[in-house]
Amino acid sequence: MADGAEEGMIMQAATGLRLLLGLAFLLLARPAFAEDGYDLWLRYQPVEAPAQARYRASAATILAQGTSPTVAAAAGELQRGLAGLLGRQVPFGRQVADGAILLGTPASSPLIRGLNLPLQGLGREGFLIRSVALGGCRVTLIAGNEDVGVLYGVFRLLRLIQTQQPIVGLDLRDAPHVQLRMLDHWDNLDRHVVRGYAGLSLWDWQTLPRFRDPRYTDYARADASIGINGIVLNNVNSNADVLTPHFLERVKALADIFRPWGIRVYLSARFNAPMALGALPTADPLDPRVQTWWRAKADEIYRYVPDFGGFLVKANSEGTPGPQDFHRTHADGANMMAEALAQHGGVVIWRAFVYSAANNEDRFRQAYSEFHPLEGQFRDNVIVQVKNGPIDFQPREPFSPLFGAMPRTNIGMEFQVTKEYLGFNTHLAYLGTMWEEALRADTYARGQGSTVARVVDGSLFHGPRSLLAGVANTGNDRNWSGSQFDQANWYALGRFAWDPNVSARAVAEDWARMTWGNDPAIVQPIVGMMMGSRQAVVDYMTPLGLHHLMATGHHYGPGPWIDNLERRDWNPAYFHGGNREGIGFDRTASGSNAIEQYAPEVARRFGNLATVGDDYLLFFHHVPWTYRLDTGRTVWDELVVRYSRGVDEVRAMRRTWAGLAGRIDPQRYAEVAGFLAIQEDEAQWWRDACIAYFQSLSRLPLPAGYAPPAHDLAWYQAIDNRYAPGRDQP
Ligand code: GCW
Repeated sequence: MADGAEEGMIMQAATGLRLLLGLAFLLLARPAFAEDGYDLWLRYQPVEAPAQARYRASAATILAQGTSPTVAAAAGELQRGLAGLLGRQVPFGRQVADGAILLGTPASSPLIRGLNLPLQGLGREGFLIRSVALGGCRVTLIAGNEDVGVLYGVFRLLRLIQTQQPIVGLDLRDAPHVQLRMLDHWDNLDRHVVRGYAGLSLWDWQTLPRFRDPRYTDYARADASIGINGIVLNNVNSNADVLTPHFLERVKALADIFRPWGIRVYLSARFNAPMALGALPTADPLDPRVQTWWRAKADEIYRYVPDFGGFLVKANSEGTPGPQDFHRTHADGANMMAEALAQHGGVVIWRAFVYSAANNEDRFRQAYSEFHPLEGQFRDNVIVQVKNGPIDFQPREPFSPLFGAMPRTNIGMEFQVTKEYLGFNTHLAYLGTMWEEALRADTYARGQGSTVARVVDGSLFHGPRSLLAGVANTGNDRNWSGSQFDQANWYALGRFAWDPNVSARAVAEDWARMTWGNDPAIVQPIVGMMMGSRQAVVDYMTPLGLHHLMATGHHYGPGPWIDNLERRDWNPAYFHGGNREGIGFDRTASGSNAIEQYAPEVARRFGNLATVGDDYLLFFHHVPWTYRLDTGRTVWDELVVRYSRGVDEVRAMRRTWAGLAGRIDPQRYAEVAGFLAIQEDEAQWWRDACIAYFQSLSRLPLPAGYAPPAHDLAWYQAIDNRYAPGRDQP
């Protein structure tokens, strides 16, 4: 072989090797799998080079003092997070060194004990993060009174790096404002998730307790990262079987997995379980046999789960059994169960979402009518859990009058994270703005500034227990929540539970940075989309204070014409009150007078057409179609304008997202783009169906420049979505 040819071959081989090395590098540098959303906001992607060097100097070793599973979880998460963010494994150290991150409590760490830190006032779950000098070394310490505080502190430090905040010169203290920060899973025992749009239940009762899917731990990590400390495992329309040994063994397995992450498990208990499980002829809460049964059941549960949180109960609502079946009150029922749990430190969370077949008054009024007379009668370990609005998780509702009306009762907040009434998983609707609106509303219970947030965090009435819960939106879809953007609602629920006064925008921004990246060219458009998204849904579904116009049963899509259901208050037509003359639900003194359930200041504002505002106009007033708003338009015209604006807002979101092409990893980009296309179609469907229907009542022409619906009313009425997901009874 001639020299030249040999040289050529060597060169080729070298090029080949370089190519191979290059390819290997590329493969190593990229995540092994395409991003699909599984990692949620805990992606721990590498921060950019210059910042990375700075962070590395303050995160050279991890010095975790303590042996508990919670400290181990905290240290493990810190190491995992830093490895991703800083692109290298940060070793565990044994002694103080420059750049060490020191974790511990005064009890677990001699170093922290020696520092006499101001940990008072931080409670069990609070933490302190400080940059200090220890023996001549620069150290970042994360300290709490208890291990779980350290865990929360670790997630906070990670968040600082994830959102590219400095981690030098730190002096940060924080503690949750609400005691019980919960997710309520409406999961049936066959894994069907009621109002679930993200696949099957995460809990695989069939393979538990032997097989402990690693996903359970990832779920707990995600919850702990946002401060969730309680999980109700099963649907409020509960099956008594969950209280049998077969399930309790499995509940124990989950509780054992969640415990290191600061999470307690709770169960939805069926009120008539003593009968349903075949033991007794009655479930009367004042019957001693029933009391004994529940006490024995509680003792049994605590043998499986020593830190069991307690029961969530939906009683005498939508057909569930309850104390009223035995001519007893909600307080009788709740107190009896609370008594059984009290010696173990458990609580009863008793839902105020009740409306009974016997009560024909405005649905708005019913929860208050049943619960307000019971003020002062509930035990200390009972929390009455109230939905944010008086109707039912609608895109917009005023706050429930029960907030502010029962100062001697623990009142907790129930939000719905899963978007039963806001477009399921395919509509992008960030709920942070809705929750902010609800929490900032002023009840005037103790004069101005008596916000719902202050009722919920206990700072207004100083009750012994506080709670903020969300109906979970998780399932076994790879992306957990059914869509990328619905993860933001899970995230926000935790942040609002931690601090009900947090800003929806700040939460959106943190989430966007952690979930999509820190580049302002990504963060700004995404936060912009999120902040306007819920108003868009209100506009194209139920503008101007309309509510409950969703189709029957599954609640998927519009059904404003429905008026033939068995109960008056299941019918959209009942809620919008539209007829030839006008539209709206009169809840003033000339109507149901529901406004009287509010403090006088609030009642006056909502009761007066001049002060009610557009957002709640038709929620509280019935007005003629020609009634003129501040915008100068009639109600009819304004309705058309709002419906149309909602569709335009979705189009704008699509354009914004399209502008992010190439900046977002392809799989997640494509999913969001596809879902936004669905949302636009469905927004148009909502607009057209509602306009077609309301026009059949108003018989007025559309304002100039607004396109008529694509089809006639009958076409929309014929749409049948009986197979829509998440139904109550599949
Ligand atoms: O909004 C309604 C839902 C029901 C749910 C109920 C409740 C679990 O449509 O599916 O029941 O609220 O909150 O109890």
